[in-house]
Amino acid sequence: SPYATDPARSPILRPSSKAPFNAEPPMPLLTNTFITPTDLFFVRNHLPVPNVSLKTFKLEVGCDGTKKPISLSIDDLKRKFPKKTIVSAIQCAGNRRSEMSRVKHVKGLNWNAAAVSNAEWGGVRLYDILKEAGIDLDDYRGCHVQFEGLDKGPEGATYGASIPVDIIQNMKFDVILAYEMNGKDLPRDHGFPLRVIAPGIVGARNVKWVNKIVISKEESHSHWQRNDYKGFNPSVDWNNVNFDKSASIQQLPVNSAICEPSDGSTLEPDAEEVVVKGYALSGGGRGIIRVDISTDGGETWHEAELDQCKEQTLYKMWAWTLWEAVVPLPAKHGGSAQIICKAVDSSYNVQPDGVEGIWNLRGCLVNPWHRIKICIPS
Ligand code: MTE
Ligand code: MO
Repeated sequence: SPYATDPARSPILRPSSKAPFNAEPPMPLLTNTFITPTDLFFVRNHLPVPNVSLKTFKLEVGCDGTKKPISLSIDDLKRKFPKKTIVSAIQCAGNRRSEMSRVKHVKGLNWNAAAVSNAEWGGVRLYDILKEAGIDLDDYRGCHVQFEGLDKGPEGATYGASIPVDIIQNMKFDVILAYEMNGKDLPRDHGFPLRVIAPGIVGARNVKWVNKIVISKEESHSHWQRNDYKGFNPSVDWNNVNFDKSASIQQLPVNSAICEPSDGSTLEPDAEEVVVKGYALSGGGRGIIRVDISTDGGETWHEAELDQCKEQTLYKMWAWTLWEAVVPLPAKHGGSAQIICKAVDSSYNVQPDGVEGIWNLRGCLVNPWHRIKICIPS
């Protein structure tokens, strides 16, 4: 099997598929620490994990057709360019997909709500590397920055993705090529020796094992850029879907989820209140300004306390927000209650209340109010 040389993984991770390896941590562990420990960080691989040697690894950077590409080793990146660290969450477009499948089947990994994690990444600024290659992205408005990974499918096609220059220019010092995760060398599962960290942008464009960067008039030709990771209206099905007509997912919509208590868990007999914890995040650097919690089906709301990265501002917030609230339980509950959370971002975007209106055949961008059930014995 081409997966035989994949790295060892923490037994705590819960796989949604083993080859390729895809796994999320148990929900309650997500809110234990603001920075997700490396071995608990969710993993999303489409292909076998490449085994990359630092001796031969080179990053190639250039422009479609015109400029001669430059070539840099990891040692070059570390020695020639200032190191930049940034705390950024990564969220998969398929996070919470299982909730969408409950309404009507969707195609994809059956993720719970933990296909998201938050780490500190260290590396070089994409800006500095492009400058070294003689590229000023202001000259390439309307174009795309294509990234290619070293992971290959059976037919030799590599994983790739692209991000529009117009998006990158609005966050140009914050897109990095990371060689470190949480202060150590990137682990193989997360892209050793080099990956893209494009904060606020869907996980799929944060290309791991990146070895080639090309500025092009066109989006990446990879399957995952063109024929996957796009949204559709709820009536589009596999007979009439046209991937060419939909925009690739880039900046993420606002999302949040309850991590504690666990869905279906039992509280103390006759509990009158409950401590609720979770995460919230949005795309494009939009910070979270509020998280609302309800235990009575949305009739009354309680505001959670927010824990955020102090070095980041509300309009360039790349880290997630963790939140916590102590909320009263309804007196008349008949043995169980539903807890709901919803977040608001700095553009006052809110989460939709249900999944029906945003249902799409691929199960992407699932961000309705998150609801869990708890039992309250009497
Ligand atoms: N990069 C490469 N080369 N190959 C991949 O399969 N998966 C993408 C992205 N980058 C992927 C990749 C997807 S869909 C996601 S959600 C993130 O990596 C997940 O990053 P992680 O595995 O470090 O959590
Ligand atoms: Mo993803």
